Amino acid sequence: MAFDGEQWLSKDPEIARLINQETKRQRTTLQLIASENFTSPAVMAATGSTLTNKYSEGYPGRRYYGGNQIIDEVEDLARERLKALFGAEHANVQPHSGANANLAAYMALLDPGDTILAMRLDQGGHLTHGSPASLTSKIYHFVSYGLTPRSNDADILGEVIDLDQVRDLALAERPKLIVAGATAYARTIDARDYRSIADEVGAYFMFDAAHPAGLIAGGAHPSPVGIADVVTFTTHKTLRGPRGGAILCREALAKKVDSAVFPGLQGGPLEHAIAAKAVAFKEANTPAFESYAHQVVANAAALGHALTREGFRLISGGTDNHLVLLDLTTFDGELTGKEAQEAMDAAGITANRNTIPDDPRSPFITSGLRLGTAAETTAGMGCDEMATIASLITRALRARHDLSQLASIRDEVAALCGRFDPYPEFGA
Ligand code: DSN
Repeated sequence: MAFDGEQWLSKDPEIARLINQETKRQRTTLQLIASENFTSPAVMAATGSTLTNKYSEGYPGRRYYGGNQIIDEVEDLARERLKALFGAEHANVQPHSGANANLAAYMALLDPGDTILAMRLDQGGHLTHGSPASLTSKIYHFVSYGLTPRSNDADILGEVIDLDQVRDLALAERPKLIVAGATAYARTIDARDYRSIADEVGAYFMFDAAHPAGLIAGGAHPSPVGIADVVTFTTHKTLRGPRGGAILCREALAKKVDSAVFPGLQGGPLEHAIAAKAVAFKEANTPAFESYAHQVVANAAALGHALTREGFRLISGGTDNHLVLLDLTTFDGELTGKEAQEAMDAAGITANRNTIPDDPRSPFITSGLRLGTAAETTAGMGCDEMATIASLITRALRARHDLSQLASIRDEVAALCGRFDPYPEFGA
C-alpha cells in the first residue's frame, strides 16, 4: 500500500503510517462521497513538487517577488488549458477552494450589503450561498429559493428547482446577483433559465459549477460558460484534479475577478496546486475523460434505479448527474442519515448524511443520504457494479445493529474494491 512519496517520509514514520493507512482505506473501501474523486498520480506528483516553496503574489508577468519566471509559465499554462477546456474568455486558477472562489466572485461583482438570490443550504445549496453560519451572509443580504414538487397529472415526480419562485423573488427583491448551483441536487441545472431571469431584473448571474465541473468539461452536462457572467468551481470533484478552486468569466470582468482573488481575498497562490490543476485540465481535455464523464452519469442513473428497486425514494425522482440523494424515511422511518452513514462506514462504504428538502431532523442527524459515482467510476466501475453497490448498501442498512453482518459486508466490499483498484501503480 505504498504511495510515491513514501521514501521521503521515512524521516516521519508517524505521518507516513497515517498516509499509508488512508491510502489503504481509499483502496479497500467504497468511496461514494459525491464531492470526492481519485486524482491521477501525475496530479499528486505536481502537488508534491518544489513549487510549494515559491512565493508568487500577483499574476504572471506582474509578481511582487523575484524568481517567478518558471512559475509564470506554470500558471499561464494552467490558465490557457482551463480556458481551452471550457471555451472561456478569462480564467483565474488561484482560488484555494470553492468557498474562496465564490467569495471572490461576490467581491468582484458586489458591494457589502448588496442582495444575492441563491439556493438555500437545506434545499441543496452551499454554505457560501448565504447560510447564516457563513461569512457570506454577514457581508451580503441573501434571499433564498428552494425546490418544489414537480408532478404530471397523476404522480409527484420529484422535487426540482422552483424557477417560478426564483423569478418572483428576483422581481420582488431586485438582487444584484443571482446564483445557480448546488451541492446536493441531482437534476440538470440549465444556465439559460437563470440568464433570462437575471436579464429581466438587471442582475449579474453566477453559476457555481463545483459539482458538475467535470461533467461539463466532458460534455455530460450543459455548459454555463458564455451564459453566466461568472462561473466558479472546485477542481477536485467530478473534474478529478487537486483540491482547489477556479473562476471563469468574460474578459470584461477579468480585472475585477483577478483583483478580488488577489489582493482582495488571498495572499500567495499555491503554485504546486496550480501546477496540479494544469495537469488535471490537460487530462480532462481528452476523449477518455469525455467517456468517463458520461459513464459517471450512467452509473448514477444505474445506482438510483437499483436503490429505487430496494425501496428508497430518490429526491428529485431520479438523477441527471453524478449524485443520488436518498430520502431514507420511505425505506425505514426510524433510520436517520447519521445512523446510515455510521452503519455504512462499518461496512466499508463511505458516504455522507444529508438533509432532504424540509427535513424535520437537524443537519447533524438528517433524513437523507448523498451518494456519488465520480470516484468509483474513476476506479473503473460500471453499471453492473452500481447494482451490486445498491444491494450492499441496502443490506448494510437493514443489518445496521448487527456488527458481524456489517463486518461480512465489509469483506465483500473489499473484494469488490480489489477488482477496481484506483491506484494499481502503487503496487500491492
Ligand atoms: N463539501 C462540499 C460537498 O461535499 O459538496 C461542498 O463544499
